Amino acid sequence: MGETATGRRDPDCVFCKILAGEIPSDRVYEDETVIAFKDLSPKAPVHVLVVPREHRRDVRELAEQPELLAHVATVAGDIASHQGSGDFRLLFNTGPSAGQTVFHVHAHVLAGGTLAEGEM
Ligand code: IU
Repeated sequence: MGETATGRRDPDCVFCKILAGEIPSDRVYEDETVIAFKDLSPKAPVHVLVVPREHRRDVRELAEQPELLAHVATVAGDIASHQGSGDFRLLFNTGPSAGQTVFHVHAHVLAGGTLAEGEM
């Protein structure tokens, strides 16, 4: 069922379903605590989502686990190095008016080419 070590999963959450393999995704990395897969609607030449396995709503909740938050940043940097020049933008949309549409915390890793200021 794709439960995490703590069993934190929301049965209605699309990213929990991706984590459990119930919805396919193009995974580029995974370990015990996070997975990373290509965004279905890429906004940059490299657009990958790094997603903690535990269901947490947003980066505020993720920040309650500083080591996991740091791990998300490390994985993002590794992906940017492997798939691009190493430069990248790391973005957490947090709340509906900031553009968050999936309420399972995820970091957007945007890289490749030149990213314009203010662009996602
Ligand atoms: P947001 O920050 O919550 O808006 O980001 C959600 C992202 O998840 C968005 O870029 C979608 O294209 C992406 N996504 C996906 O890659 N696969 C899915 O099944 C769904 C959303 I639903």
